[in-house]
Amino acid sequence: MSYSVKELKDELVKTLSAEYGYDASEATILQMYGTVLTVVQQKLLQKRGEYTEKMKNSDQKRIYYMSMEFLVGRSLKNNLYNLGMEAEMKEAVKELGFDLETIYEMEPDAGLGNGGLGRLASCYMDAATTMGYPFTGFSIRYEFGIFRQKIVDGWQMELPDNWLEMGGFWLVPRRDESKEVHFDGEVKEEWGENGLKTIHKNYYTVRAVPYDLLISGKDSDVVNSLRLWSAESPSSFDMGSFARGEHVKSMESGNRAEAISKVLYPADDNIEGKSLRLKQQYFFVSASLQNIVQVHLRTNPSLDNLPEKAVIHINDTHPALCVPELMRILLDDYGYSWEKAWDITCRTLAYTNHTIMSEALEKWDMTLFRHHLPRITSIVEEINRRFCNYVYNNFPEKRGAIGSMAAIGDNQVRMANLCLIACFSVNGVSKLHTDILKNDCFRDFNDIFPGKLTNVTNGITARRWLNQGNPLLADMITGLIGDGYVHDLSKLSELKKFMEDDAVLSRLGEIKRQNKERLGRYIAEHNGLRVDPNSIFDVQVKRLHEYKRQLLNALEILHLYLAIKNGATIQPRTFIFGAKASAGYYMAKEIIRFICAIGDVVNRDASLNGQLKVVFLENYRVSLAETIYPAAEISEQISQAGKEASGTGNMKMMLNGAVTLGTMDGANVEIHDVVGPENIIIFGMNAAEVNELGRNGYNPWNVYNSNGYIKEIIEFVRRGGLDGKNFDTIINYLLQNDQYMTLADFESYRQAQERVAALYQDKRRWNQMSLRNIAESGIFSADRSVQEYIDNIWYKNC
Ligand code: 26W
Repeated sequence: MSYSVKELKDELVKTLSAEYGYDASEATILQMYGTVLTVVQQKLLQKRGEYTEKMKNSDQKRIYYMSMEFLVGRSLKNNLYNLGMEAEMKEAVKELGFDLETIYEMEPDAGLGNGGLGRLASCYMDAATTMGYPFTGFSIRYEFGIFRQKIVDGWQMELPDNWLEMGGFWLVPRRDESKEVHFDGEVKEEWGENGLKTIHKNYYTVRAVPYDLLISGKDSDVVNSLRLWSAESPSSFDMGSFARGEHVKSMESGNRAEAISKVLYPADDNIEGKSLRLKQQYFFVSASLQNIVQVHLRTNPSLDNLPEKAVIHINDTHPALCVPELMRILLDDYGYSWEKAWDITCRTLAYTNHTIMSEALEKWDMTLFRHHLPRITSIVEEINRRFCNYVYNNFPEKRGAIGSMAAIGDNQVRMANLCLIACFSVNGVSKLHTDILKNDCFRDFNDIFPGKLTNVTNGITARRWLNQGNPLLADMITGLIGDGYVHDLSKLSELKKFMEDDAVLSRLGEIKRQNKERLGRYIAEHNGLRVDPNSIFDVQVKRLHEYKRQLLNALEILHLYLAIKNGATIQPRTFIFGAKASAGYYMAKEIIRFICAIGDVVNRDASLNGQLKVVFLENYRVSLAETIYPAAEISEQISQAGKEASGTGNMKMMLNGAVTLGTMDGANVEIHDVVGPENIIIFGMNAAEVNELGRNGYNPWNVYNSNGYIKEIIEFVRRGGLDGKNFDTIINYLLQNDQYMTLADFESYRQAQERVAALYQDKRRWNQMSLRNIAESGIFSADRSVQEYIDNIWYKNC
């Protein structure tokens, strides 16, 4: 399908008149925004209708991706790009006297996620849809997505993100497909016609109303939906109480229900064990599974063949309630025997693990669990009893490990274990991460279920992160090798033939410079700071977490600052940070305050001659990332080895020509494998060395006493060098309780940064490194990851 400028223009005019009663010369930009979105949404709906019709008679296996988070970002440009009408719409809008870029900027991000895991879900949705698979995402229609971050005197404040006001446009309500979800109450066994039945009684009901976000494939006829459930009370208003004059009480049940889809938990890698989060999980899992079963039964006589026709993917443990909920539906609603229900359940569910951090492995207090989900509790208990017996009887050598493998222990339900017990496939997200899962965290499971644990290294969609975010680079690449890479990113390797082509290398440098200038303008506008486009743009953007070690970067900046103050001259640098801290994570907020304080001191010091600048960009999010990545020259991936499961920002920056400065962690290892040691800068301990130092006892004071730079930096801070501000929290952390051994990697990091500066002196060589990184990034395509999921997990014979 293609559209001419004239057709689009006519439709815009028609819509403007129908919706607002205006012609283009009278319309406000807000009305034009609404009009453009309406026209694009109509195209999506039409295409979706055609695809749904086609799928009605298809028995292609369906993929259901369950995720508490989908970090969608903005949709307008993405939709226009995927529908192949970006240029035409731009022109049509222009002819009506408006600017499409301005309209893009009006759209809020759909920030329905925290970080990597949520963005991964959206990248996979794009890939699977473009590749033509029937892929449905299930999540929650949070009224408030990830908070808007404001920095006030260095301190992070969280403001509500009311994205629906301007972004709700894309959602198609489907009240007709609402489901009911039951909470609390008790279970009773009762004799009925078919014997003993388990009955859930005295529960309260929450209504789950679906809203669909339509996602079109690029050059494919598929439009899939991301189905977001919104919680409502079946009767948001209790007439009985109202009539009795209990006005406040009459609204309580509505509030209790609606609270469930009110807000995204801004916790990243840290469980809080709050009952509202448990309710969110059960709410979206239960509604989605009812939906999946219903769709299956439309074209199949029973659920016996569910595993052949559907696969349900559990994105981290957050939707792990899929295990007992699918069992419940099969046992209670469809009368299956335990054995048969268990067989169907296990062959339908697959799980991805995204973290080994113990504080992120979800565990639910049994008392809370039983209170809200009594029937689910009895099912989990039975799963656990049978599993423990199974291991006891079949693996005598593992009897000692039953306690740690059990789904229930220490009065907690362990969601990861539940997934390992039930799912037919469990995968890690990079080679290193999967090795750690197999040999360390889940070693016993790997022994009793050989072959269950596999690897699928994460991937990203270049269609958003290159074609839409960096049009200059995309155009250059298309000019050199054609546009085949859009559907087969491995074709980027053809760029290697230009490694000695001076014209290409300098054009690449020129494009980077223009993207740096674009980011420079953003920084000038938002931070009131001028940055030098000749300086190295050194970027660390990701969630703020101790293990990601933004502090290591901050220490290096202080080191450079002190070096210049002591008379050194350095290669000019601009350090750019973007990071949200979980609202209740005090140390993370302290680290932001520390970085901002360093920026304050450095940025106003004229004696540095502009050699150093530090920028903390507020409210890091998908749309901002689209401007940052194209401008990055150094991609900081400096987590403690073994802690970052994969990382995907590293892939996005590589694709945009940045050089990775990183530890041998997560996907950095695989970046190193493909670009070779001369095109990446690796430093620090590897995972084995980290473990060894941990075993031998890490003592930060040894570093402090033996490394003059560290001593100088810490004493500078202690003396009040940062405008007299107190940073004892940071100093004590580094010297007393830093699990992530920041100081142990400092000297190696400092030297690596010296290598960066030296390499940058030779622009031709730098551009070659950059080109090589782009050329080798094809392996990190989300299309490749999705194909691996298809071949090895989703469509593998079961
Ligand atoms: C219970 C709270 C909570 C919330 C989010 C626990 C854990 C998470 C996620 C695991 C956080 C996350 O986004 N993890 C990241 O997942 C990416 C996609 O696989 C990886 O690339 C990152 O390394 C990993 O940190």
